Amino acid sequence: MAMKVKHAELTRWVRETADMVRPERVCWCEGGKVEYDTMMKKLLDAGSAIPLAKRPNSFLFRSDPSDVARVEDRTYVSTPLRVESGPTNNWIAPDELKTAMRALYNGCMAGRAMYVIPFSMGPIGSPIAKIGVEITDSPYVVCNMHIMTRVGKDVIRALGKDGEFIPCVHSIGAPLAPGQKDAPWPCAPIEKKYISHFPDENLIWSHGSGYGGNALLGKKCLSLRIASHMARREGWMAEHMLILRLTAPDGRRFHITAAFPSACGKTNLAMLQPAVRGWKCECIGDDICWMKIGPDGRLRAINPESGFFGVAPGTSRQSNPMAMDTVKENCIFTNCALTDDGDVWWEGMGPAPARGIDWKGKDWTPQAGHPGAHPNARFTAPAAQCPVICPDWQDPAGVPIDIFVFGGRRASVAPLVHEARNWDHGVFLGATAASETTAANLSAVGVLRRDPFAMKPFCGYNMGDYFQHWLNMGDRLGDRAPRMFYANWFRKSREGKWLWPGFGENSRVLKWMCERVAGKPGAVETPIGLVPGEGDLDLAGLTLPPDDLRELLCVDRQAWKAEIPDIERHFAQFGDRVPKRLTAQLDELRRRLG
Ligand code: GTP
Ligand code: SPV
Ligand code: MN
Repeated sequence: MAMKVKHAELTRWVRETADMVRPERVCWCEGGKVEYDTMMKKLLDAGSAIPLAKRPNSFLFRSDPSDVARVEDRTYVSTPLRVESGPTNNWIAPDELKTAMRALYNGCMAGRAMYVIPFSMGPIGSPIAKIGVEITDSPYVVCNMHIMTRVGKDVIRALGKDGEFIPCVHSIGAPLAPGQKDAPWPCAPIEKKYISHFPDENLIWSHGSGYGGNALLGKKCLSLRIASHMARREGWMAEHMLILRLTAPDGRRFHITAAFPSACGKTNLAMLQPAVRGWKCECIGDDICWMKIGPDGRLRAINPESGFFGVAPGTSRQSNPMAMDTVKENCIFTNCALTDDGDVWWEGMGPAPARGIDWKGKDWTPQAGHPGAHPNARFTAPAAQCPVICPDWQDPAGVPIDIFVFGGRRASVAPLVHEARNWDHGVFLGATAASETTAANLSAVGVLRRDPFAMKPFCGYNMGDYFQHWLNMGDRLGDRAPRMFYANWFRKSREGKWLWPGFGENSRVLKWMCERVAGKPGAVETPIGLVPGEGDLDLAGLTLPPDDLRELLCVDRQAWKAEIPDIERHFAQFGDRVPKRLTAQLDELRRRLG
């Protein structure tokens, strides 16, 4: 390629990596449409990409059935001392892990091209952005990185001779012997999958998987695990949060971030079509949020990504029309079903086709007894295509945050919404968030676990220290700190049906939050925090049985008392790294519950 790389450390690392993985050739990626089209053509010719007649410039991929989600059990935060990684991360000593992975990396790109992808997380030149370089042997990863990050020449230019970059090594771990026929989705078996982070060196090594967060290393690996570690060192925040702007009928703007675990509603909330009259919602980001304190002392947020890697199942014109419009063209679909007329389909999109081909490539009918799309099927879509993308979504300065929402997916106990009394109480709500597991991780689904700040799988250091970092940020922000709330859209009735309609109706809850920030009373004290009193939620135009509303907002003392031992155990695992200010919050809760 024509691009001149003058960065000695970068060229040294690329050469050293090539010496280890021994590819057929090395290709530097410079971004742009021609490169994307060339890569996609390769994937078409190889039979890995299926063109979609119904969606211009869009393609379907089917992964290997073993490679369908993040693998938390195979994800490591490898700090020199185990305690720095903490009890919520898997740990192997850096030397030992590198030795094991070098053995796998040795010659692992035989018969393949090695792509070098310079990318920026955040607008190039933003004071909050960071540059990474991913080495990969997967052309599918290259195409996805084109959409999800800012790839190419401008990044190399911004790096100059000695700019800081985060090195990310990725291999699918499937070397080709001479003459060997390639698989449509090559990858390695589970015991050879490693998603490894060396935060002290800002280094990422991933092996064996081609899927999502395991392989698109700018996303969870860089923007959360490595970035959270950097953010603690440098005094900023890297969070698993959507970012949106809500504009009230009087023109007042509120910027809201929300931390919900994987497949718990971030993309949907970020693109919400408000049910409340006169309010407008614009999307800034749907998964990751980087925040720094700005010159005005307020927290400024950017979305480091440039695309959405969104959950397909459940996305429909009714639930998320803005996402449906976003995925009309120029998209990559992974593990969706294919219809006879050349479109993708997934459960919850609308009426099922009479027949089609399922995510495993087999003939399928709605009577098949299994889903046509994998529950973690995803779309990769350019953020700029979202009809409600905020005009300021790429502002290098970021947007000023007013509200933090924490939460999770919980059939019982947690009410629809409650507000923290103050910063420490808000950090306590975030730190004790609990959620039922989803198909976004390769493990059991529907198991309730503590997922503090939706960061359990993504915090690149000891979670106890992370809680302290939140407290420190609050101390620095003082009276300019965002207000904190806890939401749960997933409360179920005894019969197992959703009590709250969700999606666009969630705007009613956001409106209440904004009114609280604007100084309206409208809340009643409970042992767990402030909840909307009778008539405080705007429910105009919504038919919700009064009993359901009562149940949604009820704080069941006995159920909350029963939570205490689990919160105690949760905190105990961090030993003396749990801030005293949080155990004081737990004492307060115990006292208030009586
Ligand atoms: P990741 O990309 O994995 O981080 O997920 P996410 O947090 O962005 O979740 P997403 O918005 O994609 O939603 C995941 C699933 O939850 C989809 O099937 C949605 O249809 C469903 N969902 C989202 N919001 C709501 C809601 O308000 N109510 C209900 N009942 N379901 C919802
Ligand atoms: C998540 O699991 O939270 C995701 C999907 O956003 S992945 O990119 O695979 O991490
Ligand atoms: Mn996510």
